[in-house]
Amino acid sequence: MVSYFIADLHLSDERPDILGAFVRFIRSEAVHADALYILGDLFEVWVGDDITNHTSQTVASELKKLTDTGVPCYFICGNRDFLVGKRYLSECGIQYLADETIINLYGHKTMLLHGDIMCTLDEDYQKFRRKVHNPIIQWLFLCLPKFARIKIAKNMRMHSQAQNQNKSDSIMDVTEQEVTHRFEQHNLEWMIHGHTHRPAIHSPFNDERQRIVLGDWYQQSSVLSVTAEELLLEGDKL
Ligand code: LP5
Ligand code: MN
Repeated sequence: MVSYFIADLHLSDERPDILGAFVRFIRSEAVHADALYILGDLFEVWVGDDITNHTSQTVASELKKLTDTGVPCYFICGNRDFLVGKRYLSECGIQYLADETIINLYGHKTMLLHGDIMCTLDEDYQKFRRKVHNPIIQWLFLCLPKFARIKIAKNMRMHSQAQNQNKSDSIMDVTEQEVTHRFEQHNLEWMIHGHTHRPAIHSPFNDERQRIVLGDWYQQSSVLSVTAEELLLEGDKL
């Protein structure tokens, strides 16, 4: 039996090819799995469950079919889709998990997270993150009319893209300190996250402990398959 982990698909109506790859993955692979874990940034941007489009409707119907067949599906939000709400998750039949959830994965103590919280050299982003994760700010934002939310998100994306061009690769990566702290504090064996779009399996302590970074789906469908015997991080060209 196998559990699948995916992140950073960044689905939107502008990229029907990625949506197609996701649908194929759900129908041909995930349907046979023990579980599917989505570790954030499933959507390019999410500004409220009341704003739907072809992509969000297709995803909901595919995930509902999957979960109805008995495959449990879990969702940790990312920095683009932290506003995905209970209404949409229940439409999909998927269960919400908090960032930094610890699970027992075939006997291995494993932390699951999007990954952005460990990018602490990026101080501007961490300040931004604290603000937009404030429930009062989220509530106020969700009270705004749809057009205003879409416009604000667009502006944020533009700011973010402009600022990212001036940030070094190391600023936009997780820090060794944050990784080590979590492994030691929780006595983890494995950590699985996305966000940085740098797929790899790291052995941070040169022993059997591993940090697995999922890739994005812009060019390839990056999937981590975990069985009782092995971890396999693969990407098929879109
Ligand atoms: O997303 P990505 O990978 O390009 O960059 C991220 C960080 N950027 C973000 C911002 C998102 O892209 C914006 C998404 C909008 C979500 C929609 C909901 C809006 C609700 C708000 C209220 C509840 O996450 C980027 C990191 C990078 O990852 C690597 O880790 O560096 O961080 C930034 O760019 C943050 C900036 O440094 C500072 C914030 C810019 C936004 C400024 C706001 C101006 C808004 C104007 C509105 C009128
Ligand atoms: Mn992200």
